[in-house]
Amino acid sequence: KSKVSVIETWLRKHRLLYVGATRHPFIHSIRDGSVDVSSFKRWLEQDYIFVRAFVPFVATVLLKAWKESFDATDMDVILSGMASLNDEFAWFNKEASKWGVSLTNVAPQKANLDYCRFLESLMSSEVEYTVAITAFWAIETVYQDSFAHCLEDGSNTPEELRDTCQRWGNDGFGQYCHALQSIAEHHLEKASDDVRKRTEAAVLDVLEYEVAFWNMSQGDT
Ligand code: HMH
Repeated sequence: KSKVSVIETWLRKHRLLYVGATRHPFIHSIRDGSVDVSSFKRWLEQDYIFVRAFVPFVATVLLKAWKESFDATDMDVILSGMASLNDEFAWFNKEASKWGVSLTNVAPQKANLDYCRFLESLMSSEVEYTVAITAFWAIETVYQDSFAHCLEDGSNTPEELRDTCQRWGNDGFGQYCHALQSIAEHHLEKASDDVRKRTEAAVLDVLEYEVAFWNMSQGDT
């Protein structure tokens, strides 16, 4: 009998919440082409603010990998994630001008502020690497799974939104998420029950913040 991984167990246990975060009505609306342009623009503006806060979070994950992991590939994978975040800022600027959106002086909405505050709590040196790297995996995976769904056969995603879906839904990003999952799983296997419990709670928090973030994009805060 093959052993089910810790992460796989959590995904089964919290299936409804995971599906809620990755198959949100906003994602369905992109996939079926009924998406409201103002919702998409709101998502773009707010996500730019989120990614600004995400970079320092990833920096702390990198710092923890350097201090707490003896496997050099952890740092390689995290660093590749940081490098793609650098490209992402250029992409946000290009996308914003395509939609006639200005990314400066956007006020963060409550769901975004709450999520950014949560990220900041994970940046503390008191938060173990296992908790941080697993939360990182969850954050990236929600976007990967959501946007890949909009590119599957049978989807009706409008041409002008395909670039956005490709950004997170492409195979390379999928492989990167799998690499993060293997790293997280490896550390979870060795973790104490206490750290495991706190990691599970952090993953659930991520999924809830992601649902609230999609709700906010639809103007439903
Ligand atoms: C809200 N979650 C949110 N924004 C993102 N850009 C990602 C996850 C993936 O990086």
